[in-house]
Amino acid sequence: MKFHVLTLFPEMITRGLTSGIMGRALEKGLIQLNAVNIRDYTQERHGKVDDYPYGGGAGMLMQAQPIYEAYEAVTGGKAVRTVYLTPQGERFTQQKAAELAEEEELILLCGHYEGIDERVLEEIVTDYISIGDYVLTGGELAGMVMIDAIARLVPGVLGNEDSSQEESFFNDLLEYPQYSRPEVWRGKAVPEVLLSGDHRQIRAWRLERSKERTALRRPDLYGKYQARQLAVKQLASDKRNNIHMMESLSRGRGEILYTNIWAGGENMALYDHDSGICMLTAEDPKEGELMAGILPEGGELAVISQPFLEEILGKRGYRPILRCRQALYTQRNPLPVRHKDIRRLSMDSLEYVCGHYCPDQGPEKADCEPGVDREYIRQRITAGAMYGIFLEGKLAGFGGIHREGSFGMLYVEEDSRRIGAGASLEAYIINRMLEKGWTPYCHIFEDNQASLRLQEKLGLYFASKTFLWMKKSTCK
Ligand code: 9D3
Repeated sequence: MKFHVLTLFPEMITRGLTSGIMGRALEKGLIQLNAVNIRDYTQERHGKVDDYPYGGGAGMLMQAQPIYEAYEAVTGGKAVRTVYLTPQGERFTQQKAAELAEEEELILLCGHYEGIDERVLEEIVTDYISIGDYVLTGGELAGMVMIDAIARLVPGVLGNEDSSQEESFFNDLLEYPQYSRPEVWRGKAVPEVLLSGDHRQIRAWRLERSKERTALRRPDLYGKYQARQLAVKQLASDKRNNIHMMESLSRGRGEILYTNIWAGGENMALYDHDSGICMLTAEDPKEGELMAGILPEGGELAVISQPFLEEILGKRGYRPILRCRQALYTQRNPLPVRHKDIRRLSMDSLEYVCGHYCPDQGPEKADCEPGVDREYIRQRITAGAMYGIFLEGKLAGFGGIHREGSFGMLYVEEDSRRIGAGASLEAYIINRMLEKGWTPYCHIFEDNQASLRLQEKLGLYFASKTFLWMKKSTCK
């Protein structure tokens, strides 16, 4: 990923980002940094880049011309997302960082003095961003903050071990306290449970400390967390039909757009910003219409479990793409895994997975599974969410965990099916999910008899409702 920074103090940017993780990422070429001195583009003598504001007022403004020419020199006419760092911007968040990390190139415009001539901003800026409600002397530090937050999301910058970032289970909560050696320091002992080796107890202890700390330091976040947890509790009265929403909420992914669940109702509209997936359940068509009316623009996929929602969403441009059964694993103990060589897949297996799972089969087939394409598979491997089974050292099948939280994408080669390779692979994935404190669940195509039988064999339970995936189609 390439960052261009338009600034009056380029050395501040280059010096500030050459050490530590960012320095290493730059050396490795994972990110590139192009600090452009706006002063190099002025047409005035003596390098002047500022002037008095029309209408009067304190201080000086940066003029339009040098900024515009620095911008043109960088883009060469191409459209590049351009962020203006300003106290008048939208607040920078982790969500915004993740969104910007998807860009190939990014321009950051750092202001100085009292601001910038509005006309050049109108011409070039796509995003106005502030890093918080306090006053800095200029946009450079704010730009560096953004680069740091965005660059660490670029694959490889942190090294693969931290790709579990999106899998963190304490979302909406602050992190728990941590301890290292020695066991006793200045008379203070490490909490005993951490030495017990009992991972379930350790997880419970950490969750408690996280809650305590969040309630104390970030009551705003804690309120959100409690609202989610209460919704999860209500949904649990019909766990088999609601597990997809419960998991989305408890993993901190789904945002509640609409619900009456706190009043004992059964309406719920969830939206997962990251994957663009809406999950809806409605008491009646009138409520369904209400929900459909507030679905976000960015929504691409919807999962519904009431047949009447199909027509309602149909009027909003969503088309049915697949019908499936929802199954969940309700036990807490891990399943036995007969095959020993099952492991996380690396990018080396991208071709294998794509070749067997989403081979280019023409435009009709592109819709066969919601959002699963080459790019999606690449992303799931990067996230450490794809697993492969190796027989005599050779990759013979795979499966993984979807962005919204279900497992699936199961494939096993023809001649390995009878020896139970599929069962082993699925059991292995279920066990990994249990370790994270998740409830494993999946969506099976209604007509996939072999897979339906496998779920029964492994002891999963089916929801009573049929689930329909719908996709917002811009074509057809
Ligand atoms: C008199 C009005 N001032 C606004 C509070 C003018 C002004 C002050 C400081 C204009 C620019 C700045 C410099 N700050 C930034 O460029 C900046 C910033 C910030 O000050 N706080 C949080 N985020 C950001 S992003 C850019």
